[in-house]
Amino acid sequence: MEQSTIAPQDESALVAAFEARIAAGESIEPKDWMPERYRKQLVRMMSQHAHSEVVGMLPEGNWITRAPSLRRKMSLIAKVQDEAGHGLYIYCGTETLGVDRQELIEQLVDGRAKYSSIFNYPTLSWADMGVIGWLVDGAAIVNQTILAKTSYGPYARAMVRICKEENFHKRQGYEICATLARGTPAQREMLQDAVNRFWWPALMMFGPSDTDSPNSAELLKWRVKRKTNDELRQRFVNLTVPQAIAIGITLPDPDLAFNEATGNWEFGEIDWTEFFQVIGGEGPCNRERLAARREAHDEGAWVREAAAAHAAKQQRSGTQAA
Ligand code: FAQ
Repeated sequence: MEQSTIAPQDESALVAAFEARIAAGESIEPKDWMPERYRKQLVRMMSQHAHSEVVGMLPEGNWITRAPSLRRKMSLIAKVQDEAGHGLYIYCGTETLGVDRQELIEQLVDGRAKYSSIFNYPTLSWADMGVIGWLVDGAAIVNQTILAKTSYGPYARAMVRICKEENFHKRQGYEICATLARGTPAQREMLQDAVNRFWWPALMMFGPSDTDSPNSAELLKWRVKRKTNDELRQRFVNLTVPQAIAIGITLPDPDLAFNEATGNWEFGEIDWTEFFQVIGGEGPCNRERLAARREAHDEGAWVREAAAAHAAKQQRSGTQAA
């Protein structure tokens, strides 16, 4: 690419100017010069994020036909559609870095790409729909509110809109949880069981601990990330524990305790073996999720062909008219 023809002394001047812009809080835009590593890191992180939104439709899509009322069904359909939209914004944002969406999607369907660990857990009851909104969208908001200030302009702008929608999802999820918590003993039990299954995987969404996070140093230096994995995880715990107390739900961690001195809710050790197994493809639903994505991709081939034929036709008639 263009950048490989730059002499090393010029490249270091460009890097210094780029880093000075970042230090001054400027946003980096697609046509601006950027180090190749910055571009690569963003493509990695943004494409994983886009894939997560798309795969994230599957666990909830599973419950659309079984929602307990028309109101619940409508809001669940809307939520799942929103997640598809988020995936599309972020794929578009990633394309501004010079990669083709088709290539990224191929990486997902052939199993080379990562997506969030959380979507490799099964959704076993209706309470899971409440808990996903409350905890999973809740964790995503904590992460993405900070990403709305990331140094790459298109990603930051996508996050502003996405966070507004995720906030809505979180509220509707928490409302489902609050309703079940006020319900019959069986409903409370179903909710507690869902919280027990999703609490630890929700904490894993923030990634490995800071001491074990190979990408963080570079991402923090270039202000792609503005907070570390552990800082965001702690913020999520601090926000969520009072919400659990408010609806009388127990979080499945005997070590959870408030530290008056730090103002933090301290929590127990995360099972990192489980985390690395899940991101390595060996989680409870990894194979099922990828098979479902592949099937949807194959079934959508005719739509892509029709859209491409339509675009070519439009282009031909535009050329003739000119
Ligand atoms: N799952 O060095 P780090 C949502 C990988 S959206 C899978 O710490 P980094 C909305 C990581 O990629 C949820 N893999 O990495 C919704 C790296 O692998 P690589 C998605 C993970 O990038 C709600 C390796 O481990 N959100 O939920 C995970 O500095 C409801 C080492 O890790 C985003 O993607 C994980 N949990 O920090 C949708 C937000 N954690 O590539 C539907 C943007 C780490 O070197 C329904 N991303 N890995 O092979 C980020 O903020 C960051 O990329 C982190 C990871 C924090 C996820």
